[in-house]
Amino acid sequence: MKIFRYRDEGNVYLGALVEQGQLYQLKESNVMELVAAARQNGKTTEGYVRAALQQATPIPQSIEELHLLTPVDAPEVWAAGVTYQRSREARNYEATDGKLDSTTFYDKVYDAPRPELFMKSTAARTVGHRDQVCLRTDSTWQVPEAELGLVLDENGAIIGYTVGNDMSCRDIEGENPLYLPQAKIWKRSCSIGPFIRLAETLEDPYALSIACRIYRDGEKVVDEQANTNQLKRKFTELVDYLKKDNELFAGTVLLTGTCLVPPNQFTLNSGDIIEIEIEGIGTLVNVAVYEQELG
Ligand code: DO4
Ligand code: MG
Repeated sequence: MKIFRYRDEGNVYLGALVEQGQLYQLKESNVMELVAAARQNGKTTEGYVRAALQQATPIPQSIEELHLLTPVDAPEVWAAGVTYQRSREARNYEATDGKLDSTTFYDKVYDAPRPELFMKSTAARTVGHRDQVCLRTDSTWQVPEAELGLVLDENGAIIGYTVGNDMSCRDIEGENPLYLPQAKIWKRSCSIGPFIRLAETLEDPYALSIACRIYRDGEKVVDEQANTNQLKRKFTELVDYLKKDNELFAGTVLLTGTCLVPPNQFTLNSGDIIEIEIEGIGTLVNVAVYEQELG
């Protein structure tokens, strides 16, 4: 069972996509309202939605025809870093120009009890499926980062999973780790969606294939695959650190780190189409452009 948001004639609706592919409009206006209604009725979110479907209005359009929005208006998007060996290797490469000869802070954080967690985005900077992500004008080494996203309630409970893109500037981060916020946060540097797969409907989130494909002028220029079974940490570890002495807001998304980094010589160009697919969750597609080219 997947939940999405869409716009139709100026109004925003919440929808459910069931296994057979049918789409239904739900009466709640956002996923956290849905979760609250389910809890009030003593049901799982899935159980609540299944019961509601009997009276729900089927959506006549196909999913491709709908104007999909971010599946949750996440007040904050946080991200974990160096949670996969692949990310550790890529960070070491960019920080040392490939001349690694000693232990770096990336090696240390990979093994430390405390994970790397950083603020990635706010609702206003986060875009959804088929929307445009932006490139920075002061970077020449930019990549998407394909990540599994956890959708959290205000207590840190995982209510569902989504697909995320943690757009990153490898040159800015590589120059100095203190530049991390600039390497990670700018206008439209984060995208999530198109769906939230309800947590209770996904048997094993630690065994999902993840793919990142990038198309340029109609040709596939990046095609990388990995699996969440390579994740070094458990989600509870990440969420527990995120919650420590912190206030979480309902609908926060926590990206769990990337296991896919394009080859070192690759940088995104304006017009590149980025496709991130996570098994059982969905495929998030975005076009990269510079701010002045936004359409
Ligand atoms: O260490 C910097 C960021 C790491 C990151 O974004 C990732 O591993 O996905
Ligand atoms: Mg990342």
